[in-house]
Amino acid sequence: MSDSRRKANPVPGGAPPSSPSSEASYDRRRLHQWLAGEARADGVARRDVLRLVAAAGLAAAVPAGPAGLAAPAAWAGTSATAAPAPGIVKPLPPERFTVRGTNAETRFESLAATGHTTPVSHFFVRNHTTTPRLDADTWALRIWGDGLTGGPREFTLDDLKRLPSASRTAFVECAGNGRGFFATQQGQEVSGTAWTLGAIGVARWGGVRLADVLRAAGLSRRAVDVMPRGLDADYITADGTDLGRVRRPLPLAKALDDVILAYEMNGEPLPPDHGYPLRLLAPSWVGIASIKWLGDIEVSAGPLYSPWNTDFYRLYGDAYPPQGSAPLTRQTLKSAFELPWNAPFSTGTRHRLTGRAWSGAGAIARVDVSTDAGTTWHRARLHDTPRRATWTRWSLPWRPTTPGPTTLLARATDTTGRVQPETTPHNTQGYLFDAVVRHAVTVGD
Ligand SMILES: Nc1nc2c(c(=O)[nH]1)N[C@H]1C(S)=C(S)[C@@H](COP(=O)(O)O)O[C@H]1N2
Ligand SMILES: [Mo]
Repeated sequence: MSDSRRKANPVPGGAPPSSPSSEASYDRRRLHQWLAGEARADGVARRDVLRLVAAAGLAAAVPAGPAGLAAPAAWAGTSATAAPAPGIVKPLPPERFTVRGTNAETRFESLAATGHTTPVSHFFVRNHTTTPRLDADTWALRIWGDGLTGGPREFTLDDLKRLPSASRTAFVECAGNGRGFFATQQGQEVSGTAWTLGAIGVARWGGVRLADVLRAAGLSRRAVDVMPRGLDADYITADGTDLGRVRRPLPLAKALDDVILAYEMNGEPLPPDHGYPLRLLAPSWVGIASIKWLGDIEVSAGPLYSPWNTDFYRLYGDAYPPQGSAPLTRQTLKSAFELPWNAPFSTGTRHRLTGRAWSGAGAIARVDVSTDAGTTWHRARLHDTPRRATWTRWSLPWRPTTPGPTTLLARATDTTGRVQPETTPHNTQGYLFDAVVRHAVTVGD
C-alpha cells in the first residue's frame, strides 16, 4: 500500500502549501521562469539547470544568460574531505556521539537518559565545513533583494529581540538520516555520510517568526522565494569545486507559515555548533532547510536556485524522473530503539524496550514493535501527546524466552495514515530512508 503511494507521490508529505504535487508544479513554474530569464541560478552550473529543463520536457528556447560556475556532473558525496579534527566546538564523548567526517551522530541509546527535548550535550551536528566563531556584537542579519518594497535592511540581535518572541519544539533531522541502511539492509550503494538513525534531535527553539522579520523589512507582494545563507566557509566538493556558502531557497509560503529565526535552543543562547548567533528553523522539513549562522536572507521576486535545491536534496534514481524529484521539503516517517547495536538481553528478565518515532507529515498515531523479526507485533505505549514536527517516546515490556541472536523491529504509523514500509525505493544520495530498521540484539541465558 505504501509502495504504490510512494510511486504516485515520491516525496512524502500531504497537504498544501508543501504537498508533493504543488512542489512539483512550483518547480516546473520556476524552470519556465528561468527559461524566460526571470529566475536566477547563481553558483549553479548552467548545464545543471538545462538538464532539469530538458528532463522536465520544457521548451528548448534557452536564454543566452550569464554562464554559471563550472560544476561537476556528479558530486562525490555530501561530506567535505575528512579533516583531522571535525571542526566542532562542543565535546563529543564517544558514549554519546559517533564522529563521521565533519559531522557527529548522536548514539540513540544515549537518548534514554534525556527527556522529550535533546540537550545540546547530546544533539547531533551536521557541518558542511567547520563551526565558525562569530561575534554577536558585530554581527547583523542583512535582508535584501527585489522582493522587498525598499532597500536592504539590517537587524542586530537586539533589533530581533525587540520583535514579538516566538518559540517552537521541533526536530532538526538530516535528509540523509538512516542512509547507512540502504547499504546494510538493502544492499544498495548511495553517496554521502552513512548515518544510522542518530542524525536527529529535538529542541525548544526560541526567537522570532521569519514572517514578522520579513514584514518589518518591507515584504513586497511580488516576493516568491527567500534564500537564507550561512556565514560558514564556502563548501568545496571532494573534486575541488567551490559551491559558495551554504544556502537553499525556501518558498515564500513556507517562510510565512511556521519558520522561526532562532537565537535560543532549550532556553539558552544558541551554542556555536548549532548556529550562534542566529539560525533558521523550518519545522518538519529536511535539516538543510534550517540554515545555521545566518548572515543574510535574499528575498526575491523571481525563483532562486542553489546547488542545495538542484543537485542535492532531490531524489535521483530508477524510481524517479530523470530530473529527479522536486526539491525535498518534509521529512519522512521513522522510529528508533534507544539501544546500541547487538544490545545484550537475558531470558526470564522483564526488560523495558524504549524508543522514539516521528514524522514530517503529521503526528505519530501508533507504534508497533516486534521482538521476533516480524512474526508477531505488539502495540507500544506512547509517552508523549503526539504532535507534529516533534517525536513521540514509546515503550514496550519484553521478557525474552529464547537465547540467541534476534531482530527487534519498530514500525510507526502517522496521523496521515502512512506506515513505515519494509523497504525504501533506492535514490542515489540515500535521502529519506523510511523503512523499518532491523535492530540486531542478543539474548543470553
Ligand atoms: N550554514 C549552514 N547551515 C546548515 C548546515 C551547514 O553546514 N551550514 N548544515 C545543514 C544540514 S545538512 C543539517 S542536517 C542541519 C543540522 O543542524 P545541527 O548541526 O544543528 O544539528 O543544519 C543545516 N544548516
Ligand atoms: Mo542534513
